[in-house]
Amino acid sequence: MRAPAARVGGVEILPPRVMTDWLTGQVSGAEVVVSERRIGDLAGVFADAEAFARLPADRVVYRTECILGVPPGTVGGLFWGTTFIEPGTVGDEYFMTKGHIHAKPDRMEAYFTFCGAGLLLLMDAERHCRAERMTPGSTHLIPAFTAHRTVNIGEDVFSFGACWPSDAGHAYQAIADAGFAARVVRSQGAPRVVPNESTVCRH
Ligand code: M6P
Ligand code: ZN
Repeated sequence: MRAPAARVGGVEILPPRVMTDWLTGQVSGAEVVVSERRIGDLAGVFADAEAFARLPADRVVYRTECILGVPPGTVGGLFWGTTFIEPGTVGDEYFMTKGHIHAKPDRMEAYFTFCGAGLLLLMDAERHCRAERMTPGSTHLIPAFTAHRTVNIGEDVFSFGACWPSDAGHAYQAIADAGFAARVVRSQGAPRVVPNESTVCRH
C-alpha cells in the first residue's frame, strides 16, 4: 500500500511511482504497460510446426510488464520491465521469447533474473551463438550488435528484469528470416543448446 506524501523541511516526499517485487519481478504502478505473446503470435518461431499447430493459439507463452516513461525513440531515456516466460515446450523446444536485435544495433541492454531457470541466447553479427545461464540474481550485459532471446528451461515461471535505452527499438525481421543459429531443446530431461538446422553454432 502506498504511503501518503509527507513534507519534511519544506520538501514534499512522494511515495514511489513504480514498485518492482524483487522476488517475483512483478512491476506495479499506474504507468505499467502489460503485453502478452501467445502461441498464435509466435508462428515460425519454433522448429516443430506440427507440435506448434497442436497447441491452443490463445495459450500465453510470455508476458511483459514495462515502464516506458518517455516515448519510444527518445534519445537518452531508459525503459524498465519484467518478462515472465511460462514453463512449457513446443515439441522438445522450450518456451522462449521471439528474440530481437535492436533497431539501433549499437545499443546495449541489461538483464537480471528474479525467479526460475533460464538461458540467455546471444548471437553476434557473424551468427556465432553463446548461452548464459540465468538464475535468481544473475546479471547480464547484452553487448551491442548482438541478437538476444531468453528461454525458460525450468518447470516454473521464469522471470527476469530488463533495462534498455528508449531509442534502442526492436528489429524482429532478421530473426524471423534467418532465426538464431542455435536452439535450446530438452534432451533426456535436460537443456541442450544445439545448432539450428545446418547452421554451425560455436558456444
Ligand atoms: C525484455 C526486453 C524487452 C523485450 C522483451 C521480450 O523484456 O528485451 O525489450 O521486448 O524482453 O522479448 P521480445 O521483444 O524479443 O519478444
Ligand atoms: Zn533488447
